[in-house]
Amino acid sequence: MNELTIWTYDWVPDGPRGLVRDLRLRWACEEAGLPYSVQTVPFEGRETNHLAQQPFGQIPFLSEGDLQLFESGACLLYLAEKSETLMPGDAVGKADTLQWTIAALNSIEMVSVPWWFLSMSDSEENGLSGWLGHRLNQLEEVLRNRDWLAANRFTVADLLMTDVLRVPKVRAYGDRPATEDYVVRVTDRPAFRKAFSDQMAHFQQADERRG
Ligand SMILES: N[C@@H](CCC(=O)N[C@@H](CS)C(=O)NCC(=O)O)C(=O)O
Repeated sequence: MNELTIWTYDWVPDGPRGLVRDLRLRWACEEAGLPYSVQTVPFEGRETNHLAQQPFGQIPFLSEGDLQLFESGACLLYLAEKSETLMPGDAVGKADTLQWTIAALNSIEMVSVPWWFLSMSDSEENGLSGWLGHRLNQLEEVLRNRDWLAANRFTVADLLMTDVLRVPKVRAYGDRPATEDYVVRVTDRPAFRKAFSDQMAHFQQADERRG
């Protein structure tokens, strides 16, 4: 059987460590009990050195034998097909999970990532704050009434939504107790903690190699 390989950078600066998106795939494999290995492409020269695998020069991407795919959301859905832990097998639960997985990417992260970039600039005003705040408030209403986004249990939708929401600046933006409880609860899962500490160790070892 071909082994799953998660591809990430060989090194990144301190800032993004713990937030690099290979963590999403590590986490999914850990939840599902899928064996995997981790391989790297160089961070230096990333704009051009692996465009055949990831046309935007980014990570993560995934391989399994001859199969290769990029975009963390696509990789997660691929992994989720392998395990009921991540994706319910029944049509209703699956549809519910799919819609919330795409919502994490296309309704929340689509706003939160550009908002985060603007927040790094010197400008006092972040023109996306109203939009992000509105989306997060709407999600807060959803999470006020349920523990999980889909199918009344943990799914890949919770994994992805939590990974989007746990970005420190996003998490600190406003006071949304149900969302905060959700992020605390989901990131307390052993599979998340393992994926997180493995990513931190991976980049720590890279520091040691660089000397
Ligand atoms: N939409 C992509 C985004 C991937 C992404 O932003 N990757 C970051 C690491 S978490 C990256 O490679 N950044 C380096 C760069 O863009 O040059 C996905 O979800 O896979």
